[in-house]
Amino acid sequence: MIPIQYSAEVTQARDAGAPIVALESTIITHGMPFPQNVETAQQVEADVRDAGAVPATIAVLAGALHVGLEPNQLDTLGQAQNVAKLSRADMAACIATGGTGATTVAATMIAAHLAGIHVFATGGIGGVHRGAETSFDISADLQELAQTPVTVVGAGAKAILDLPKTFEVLETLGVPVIAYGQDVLPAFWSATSDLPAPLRMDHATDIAKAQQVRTAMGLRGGQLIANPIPKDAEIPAEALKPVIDQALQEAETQGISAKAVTPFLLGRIFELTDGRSLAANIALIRNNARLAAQIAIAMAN
Ligand code: PSU
Ligand code: MN
Repeated sequence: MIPIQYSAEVTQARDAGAPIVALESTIITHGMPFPQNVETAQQVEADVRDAGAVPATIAVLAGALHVGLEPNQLDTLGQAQNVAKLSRADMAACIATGGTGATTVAATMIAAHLAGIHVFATGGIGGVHRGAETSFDISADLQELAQTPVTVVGAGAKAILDLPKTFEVLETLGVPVIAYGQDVLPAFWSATSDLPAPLRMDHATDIAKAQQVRTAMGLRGGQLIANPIPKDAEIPAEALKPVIDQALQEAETQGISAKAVTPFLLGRIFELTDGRSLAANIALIRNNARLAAQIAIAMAN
């Protein structure tokens, strides 16, 4: 095992067997502008604490895998330039060469599992991009859900993606997709979509138990909890559609590809909505952190 640097708070929680919620860092470095990124990361950590669990924000800093960041480390990361975006493919190389990188959903799941953490809150997972039939751009987040036993709470997959194809692939990979408290899947900035939810659960205790049964059965992998954004914070899908279409068009014209696609689209949608998309993104990740804390508490009991 490689050495892991735990924050003081996470060290204490591990010793006490207290519930811990993993949090990712790509949303900080590549998903939101400064200073809202750092403010949101701090707020989300506070939401986890208020809900009775301990937050563990994950990142690679100067070659060390950190599980739980001290406040100054979070602040530094949020302002750093040229931080790498780490997925399964790049994480070991970054650690080996002493680099600094932010963890995506896939990399955060890997680190959480190494640290014995079973629950993780994000905004929304990556998935199958529109036009994937020619670009082959499918996020490694999907494969990770199929093999690493961590329950990921997100507001579905990001609505910039091809959502029907994303959920088809998750089904193929055997990943349980569980909508929280409703019969349709949420669509990130919007609480609902016209896609029926494959599974629905209304209680954190059931979600915790489902992961435990999955693991006890020898079924590899985690589960995706699709937690709808609070209604008062959502942007209806009809309002977003032209904005997403324009951002996608610009990405194509400018030849944006690979890892740069998601950050480019999120950034353009932020500009085109005068910041409304960011306000919704903040509301949904806070909501996901609160549910993840309840699940972590249920698992610890
Ligand atoms: N959720 C957000 N904002 C983000 C992300 C998630 O609200 O920026 C990040 C996650 O780290 C996710 C990544 O893993 O976007 C997906 O990137 P890609 O499409 O390149 O796999
Ligand atoms: Mn991609």
